[in-house]
Amino acid sequence: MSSTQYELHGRVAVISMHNPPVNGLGYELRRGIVDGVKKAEADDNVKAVVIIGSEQAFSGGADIREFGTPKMMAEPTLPTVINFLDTTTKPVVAAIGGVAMGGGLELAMGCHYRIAKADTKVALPEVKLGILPGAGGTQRLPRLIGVEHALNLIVSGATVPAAMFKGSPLFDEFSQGELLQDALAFAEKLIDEGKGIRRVRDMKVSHPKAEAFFMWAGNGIQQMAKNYPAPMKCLEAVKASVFKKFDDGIKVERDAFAQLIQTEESKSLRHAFFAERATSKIPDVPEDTPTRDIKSVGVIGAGTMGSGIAINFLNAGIPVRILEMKQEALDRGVKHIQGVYEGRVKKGKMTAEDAEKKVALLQPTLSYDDLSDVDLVIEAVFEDMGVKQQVFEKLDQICKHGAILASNTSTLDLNKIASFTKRPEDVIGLHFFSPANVMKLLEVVRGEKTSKEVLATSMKLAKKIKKTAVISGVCDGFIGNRMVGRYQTEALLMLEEGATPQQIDKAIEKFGFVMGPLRMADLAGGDIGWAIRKRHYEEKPDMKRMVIADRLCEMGRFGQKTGAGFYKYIPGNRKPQHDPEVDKVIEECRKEMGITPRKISDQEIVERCVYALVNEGARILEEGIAQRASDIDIVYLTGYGFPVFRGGPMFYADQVGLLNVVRAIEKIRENPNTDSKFWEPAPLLAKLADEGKTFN
Ligand code: T1G
Repeated sequence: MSSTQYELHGRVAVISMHNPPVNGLGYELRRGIVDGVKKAEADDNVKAVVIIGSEQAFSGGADIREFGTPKMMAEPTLPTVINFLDTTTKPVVAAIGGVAMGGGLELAMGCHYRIAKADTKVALPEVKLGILPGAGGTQRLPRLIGVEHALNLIVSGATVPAAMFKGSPLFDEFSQGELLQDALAFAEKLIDEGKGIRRVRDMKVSHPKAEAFFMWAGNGIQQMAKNYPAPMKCLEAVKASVFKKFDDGIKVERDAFAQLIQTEESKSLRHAFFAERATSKIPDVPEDTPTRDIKSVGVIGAGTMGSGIAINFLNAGIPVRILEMKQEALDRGVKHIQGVYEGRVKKGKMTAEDAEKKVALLQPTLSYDDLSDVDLVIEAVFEDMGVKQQVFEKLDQICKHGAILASNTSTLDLNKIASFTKRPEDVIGLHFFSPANVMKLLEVVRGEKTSKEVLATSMKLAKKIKKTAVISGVCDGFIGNRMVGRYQTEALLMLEEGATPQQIDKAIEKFGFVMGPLRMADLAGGDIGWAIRKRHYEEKPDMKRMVIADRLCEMGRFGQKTGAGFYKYIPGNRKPQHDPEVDKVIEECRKEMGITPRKISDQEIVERCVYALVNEGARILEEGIAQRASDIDIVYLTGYGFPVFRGGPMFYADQVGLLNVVRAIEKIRENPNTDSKFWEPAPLLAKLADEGKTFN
């Protein structure tokens, strides 16, 4: 239950906000602010009011847990609270510490004065939720920091240091010491100097070349916004702050807010926001589970993955010992790591000095003995169970008691890997995605015997290296690769049936994926998929062969790394070029399989690829491999380029309607060239569809 505390400090009434964790401006808190200001107004001894939050947050904005619930629009809504502040007769000072985000910053701008801790950060991030500031931010911010800065902040949703606006009326003062004391002193000074209210709405706003500026800005925003309606609505609202009276500008803002909050894009972005925060919750691992200190890390393998993994820990200031078997491979890995830092310095993303400090934390070695005292070892060696066995038996011998032994395997059985040691409770999967120092997704693979302490430690460490960690159970391919296997298979089957690589990729990219399945295969490397298929062919001899993909691999066409795959590539240029050679291979394979090519619609391409993800995702969910549907969404949003404006495969299926998804799947199942066993609607999907329910 959120609440506010009302305290008198001489002539100043202090209203403290208490709605952990970030003072989300939920109904109770909004009510408390109004009641507190009313109380101050009724007390003749009170000459000024201070509103303050916690050290961590003045306010993280509207309580987005209320979105879509009656509480969100329950009076006093946030706009009502802020309009109410506009009617008060006594000066109200916002004392801001930590963050003031969204509605939190709007509340502060509704006050007459603002004092902030020097390290405060501010943002109007609403656009990232597919909406726009809905409590006067688009009208007040331009009045406080000027039109251009305001438009930038609102359209980007960026979080910036409050200090950026020193000297502007957005912040009257910065507190270097104790915020409340400084705020009280500031309020006392206002009283002594007889400075009364100063309403932001009364401030003037202008731009010397307003029409031209908004035209120019609009073109740029239109380009950038693509599938998202909110950025242009932000521009219209800020423009109204210049060309319309304050209250008319507010109306433009409110109308835009009412429209945007209903859009699919906003619902998807809000889903993604909560989904990302939900991934770290493990029902049977309490928040207070003890964790181990990870003060040093060992990485085995200095190839693309190993060196990328190492960079994550160097960035977090954790020393890394990187091990290879041969000096030449070790040198190559170290050189790659140094090159990454040099690149960041060149781009101005970090200072040369900082880069040096990070690289100095790297200790290359050829000896396992140097890993004997590290707190965590992550192996990124060849994806072969025999090799993993050698590595883990060795680690079991040399690593200290309590060291966490992690595998970066992308598909192999982690329980089997753990069985190569006498300490399976210390074994876990940390599956990074290439490039490991860039991709946010980390699949944390929980073995049968992985201890809760090791799990909790891994989740905490993931946050420290700025990864979005998703727990996966043990199965072939875990969550992401298991689903992408089905997705890729459907694309390959449609190649057999009559589609071209270009058509498939274009249809999927039009749906919103960053990259179509065949371009992605060329990027990841056809040989990787080929190795997995060959393993599957061995394990399941009656499995349908992917003839076209196998044929291209037999020709050595592994994609970008060999200059040709489903497309051809000009050296040094990643842009896929149509290759008539591939058309010939496809034609030959169709003839061998006795397939007469047919026209395949873009809708069929999207349904077979996306519903393959949904159907396999539903199985992953019912097997307990994923903890929740939104985790599967996060895997796909952060690891596989699924369009964020559609919220992830499971959320998208909810939006389509699970009954409609089941109907489409049953239709796909009639196609003799597909795997009719796979296209049985997953039992969980069929059940939810039957009951009119959703995954999320
Ligand atoms: N409402 C409710 N809960 C929130 C919240 C919010 N606005 N922001 C964060 N949380 C929860 C989050 O779910 C998590 O909960 C915990 O706080 C810690 O979050 C009218 C309509 C504030 C910078 O978009 O950017 O105002 O899982 O892990 O890294 O114009 O959270 O622990 O139970 O992210 O320290 C606009 C979004 C709303 C801010 C803190 N505001 N939040 O970061 O912690 S729309 C936002 C953030 C609006 C008005 C409109 C960050 C943070 P739990 P965390 P953090």
